[in-house]
Amino acid sequence: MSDHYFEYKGVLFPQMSTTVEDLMFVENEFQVQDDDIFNVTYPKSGTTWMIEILSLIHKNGDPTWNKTVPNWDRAPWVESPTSAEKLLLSKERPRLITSHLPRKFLTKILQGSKAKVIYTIRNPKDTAVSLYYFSKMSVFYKDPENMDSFLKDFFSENLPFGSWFKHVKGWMEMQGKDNFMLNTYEDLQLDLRGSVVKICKFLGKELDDKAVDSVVENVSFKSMKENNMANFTLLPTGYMDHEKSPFMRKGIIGDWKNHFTVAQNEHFDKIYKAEMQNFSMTFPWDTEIQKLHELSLK
Ligand code: PPS
Repeated sequence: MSDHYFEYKGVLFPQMSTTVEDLMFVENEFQVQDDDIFNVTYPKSGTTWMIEILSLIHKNGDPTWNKTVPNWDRAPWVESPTSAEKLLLSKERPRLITSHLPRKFLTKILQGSKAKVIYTIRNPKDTAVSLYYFSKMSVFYKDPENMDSFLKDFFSENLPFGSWFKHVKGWMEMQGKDNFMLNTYEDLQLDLRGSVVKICKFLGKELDDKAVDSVVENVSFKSMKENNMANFTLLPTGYMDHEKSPFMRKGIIGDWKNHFTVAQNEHFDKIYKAEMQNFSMTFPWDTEIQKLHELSLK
């Protein structure tokens, strides 16, 4: 294990972004309110995109909050130091709460709660590529030597927040509950307006067309890249060095095709297939995997 990370209950966490005490507090003592909204993701799956969407929906399309308050104060990562405190002091209702935690760490505090959970997932190949670049630019992750060694860590749970597969399977156990919504990064890309409308419906928020237009306009990749309350450029370079790779990097579907070798892609497909074989859901990227699989059988 790298000295960048520590292990808690079988999962690695970045030394720089949380502590065992914070995790124990969140796990056992954090008081969830029934009107809380949780934005949950495996890292690099669309977390900050969802923060901007939820903030704008919360303010009925008015972008002032998004443009004046950093995302980590609007929707704090509950596992980060001082976040729980910030949330307890917050006067905003509902509270917007972000988390990368695997479900087992939030099961106890969510038990019996009506708090809403939006779980966003992204093609794990694109998630891995995005995480590879994030690992190069941020102090929270160990700088990977190359894509091969990074993917080895990705598959062997040697990265913060553990296995992508366990994360997804764990949170998907909530599928079917009234207070759970699954969202994909790909859906946001392919139909942003439709996704915003669905999220409003899930939250019980009625926004008129003009307000929805404003949400869509202010959460575009370009708008977020230019908004220093959303793009992390407010953080000192020691935390994130945007010269190495910007946080708002490419924002596309399928960038893995520009990075994986044929062998890496085949290895990825093999592991994905084995891990997800008993999982009944299909995701937007599964059809592509299927096609590749079919090609390999010819
Ligand atoms: S983090 O660090 O876990 O909170 O990162 P996260 O926000 O989950 O993921 C960052 C990636 O999401 C992309 N992103 C977007 N793509 C398209 N449109 C919008 N508006 C948008 N906002 C964030 C961001 O560019 C990162 O993906 P990559 O592939 O690295 O560009």
